Amino acid sequence: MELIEGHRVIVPAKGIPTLDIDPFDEAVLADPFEYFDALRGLGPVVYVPRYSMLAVGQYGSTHGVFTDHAHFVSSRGVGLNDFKIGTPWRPPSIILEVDPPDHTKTRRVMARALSPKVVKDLAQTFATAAEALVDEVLAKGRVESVTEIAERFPLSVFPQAVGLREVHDRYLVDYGNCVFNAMGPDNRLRREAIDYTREIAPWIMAACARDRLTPDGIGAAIYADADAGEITEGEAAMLVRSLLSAGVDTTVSGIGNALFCFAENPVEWDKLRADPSLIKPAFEEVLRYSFPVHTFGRTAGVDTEISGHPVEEGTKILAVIGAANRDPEKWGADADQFRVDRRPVGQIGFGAGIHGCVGQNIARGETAAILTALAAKVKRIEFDGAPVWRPSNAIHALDCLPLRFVPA
Ligand code: OVV
Repeated sequence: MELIEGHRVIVPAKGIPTLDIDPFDEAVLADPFEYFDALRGLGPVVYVPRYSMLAVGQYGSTHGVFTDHAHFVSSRGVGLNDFKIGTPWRPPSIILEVDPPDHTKTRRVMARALSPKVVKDLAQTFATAAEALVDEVLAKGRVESVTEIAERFPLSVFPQAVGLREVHDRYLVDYGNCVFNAMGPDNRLRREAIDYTREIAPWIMAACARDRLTPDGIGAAIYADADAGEITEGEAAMLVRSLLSAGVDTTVSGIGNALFCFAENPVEWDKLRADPSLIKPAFEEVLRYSFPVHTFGRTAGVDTEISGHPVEEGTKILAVIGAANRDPEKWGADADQFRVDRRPVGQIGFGAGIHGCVGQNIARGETAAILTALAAKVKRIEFDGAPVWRPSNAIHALDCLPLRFVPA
């Protein structure tokens, strides 16, 4: 059996068009929009010879792959490696990299630990932290907003919400970035991520232990389900690892991207300030327009099809969230415009289907808190230097965002 990137080499069905580019080339990652247009323009599904896999980027086929978990499985990995063939780079996540029925149980535990009620109870803490941070930002006037807002705000509330007693800010942000980079091909980004994880992982795993967590946090709620017999203690530790994998760098990216959107679109900031009821819909538009995760993978678990094109068992499929969220067929001719009042129902920034982001309530809660505090106190958000996008195999976020904040 011939392999590439740890999965089987495929022969695409006749009629599937070829997209002859490397979606993980650093130049493409830095500015992916031409690639997205090409991907959607060729059809509902394309063949990517560089990695001998398929990719979907039209809204319909991308949403279709995410919601058809029976045919497009997660248990064989959501990156390029097929876990049925090789050993995964880290012990697989027991919520991300599984299918029903295994997934059903862990998903239930995590959904309960991250329920709307849990997030509602955190809202005041989030609001207080956000207001204090915005006051500090305004006192400085100009800040590098990735470090000083997008990272600082989640780091000031999320580890505490989980119940971490000891916080290593850098490791918490970087671990997520590494996990997402590891979903890509064997390129520089993935190799460096896996190397760096050797340093970080012991700290992360130790932080997931029951006796390291406060008794009142999200982590403790997961361990309580181990006491109830729903999962084992080992599984509880793995689910806390999932919180730390998927719960920090993603919200950092979402908040950074939100700031970018408003610096780029001052009229939209004015609209938000004039009508704070737009804060929630505006974040949905941030997720659509500036998707913190650009790509997730799936594997065809059986012989199947995408939009009428046959797909062989074992085929890896890139589901390109960024392309689907900008599809003019779905969003209209102004799909490439950021509009706070669009109310983009169906945007797939959090994915879709049974694996859709289980932390989306808390992500929305964090973002609403920071945007609410900013809207109350900041008249204008202006670029104060060139934004720099971060090359990542799966995350779409900024490395550097110098901004000036004009007080209201
Ligand atoms: C959605 C996501 C991303 C990365 C890691 C995980 C989940 C996890 O469960 O570890």
